[in-house]
Amino acid sequence: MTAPEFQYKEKPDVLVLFDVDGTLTPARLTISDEVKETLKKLRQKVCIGFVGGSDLSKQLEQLGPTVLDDFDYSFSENGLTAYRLGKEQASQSFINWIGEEQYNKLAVFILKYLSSIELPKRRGTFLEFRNGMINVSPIGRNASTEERNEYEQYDKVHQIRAKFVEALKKEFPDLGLTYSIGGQISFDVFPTGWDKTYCLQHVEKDGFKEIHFFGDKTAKGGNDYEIYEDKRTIGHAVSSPADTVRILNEIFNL
Ligand code: M1P
Repeated sequence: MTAPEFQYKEKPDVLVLFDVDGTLTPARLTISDEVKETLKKLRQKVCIGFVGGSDLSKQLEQLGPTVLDDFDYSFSENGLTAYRLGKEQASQSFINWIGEEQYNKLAVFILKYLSSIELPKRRGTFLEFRNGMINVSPIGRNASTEERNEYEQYDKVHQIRAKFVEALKKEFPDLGLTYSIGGQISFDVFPTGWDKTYCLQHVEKDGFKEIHFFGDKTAKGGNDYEIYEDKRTIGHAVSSPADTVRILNEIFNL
């Protein structure tokens, strides 16, 4: 039985979840009017939600200040921060899980490693501490859009992030951490299992018959991979927000 709050929809037992960067918006940029309009129409038919790796403040910037009202479910940090119909759900924290002592060791290793690599540019905020994960960026999260694009190209050639992740795995083989290169300039570090599938526990009690997931980083190693492959979802791999709109129009006849 689906939740009474969703009965006004044409198909209240269908949920469509979206990754944010590269799926609903260009990387780190804002949602277009076309995508907004498409989601509005879609929400009349089915339940909709987003699941992003970033924290809520970034999603407010990217998806708009009314984001918690525009989606039935809002999942930040892979669902570690969760809202259902604008109401916050119980959440966990990375620091409680790992403990101060281990985290200190991890942070010291990361900061030392960051200072030892050759890079053409460095900006600010290299280690971002979030509720459900940490985010590590060799160039720094303060990089401009142009600097991001430059870094992304540089990383493709020099494999800075991939090598960094290998070094972390070697140094901390038993910590039970997953490293995910999901965006352009950084990678996320979180307890194994706290990938985007984490958010699915928040929708379980609503008894959906179909859960669709749209993402652009669906290949192995990408941060959409686990939820895209999960048995509980029907995965759709997209190449851009325009591609998302195209597929939604096709499947849901908008
Ligand atoms: O949503 C994908 C990723 O987006 C950002 O990555 P980057 O800044 O490297 O482009 C980050 O917020 C990251 O946590 C997130 O997984």
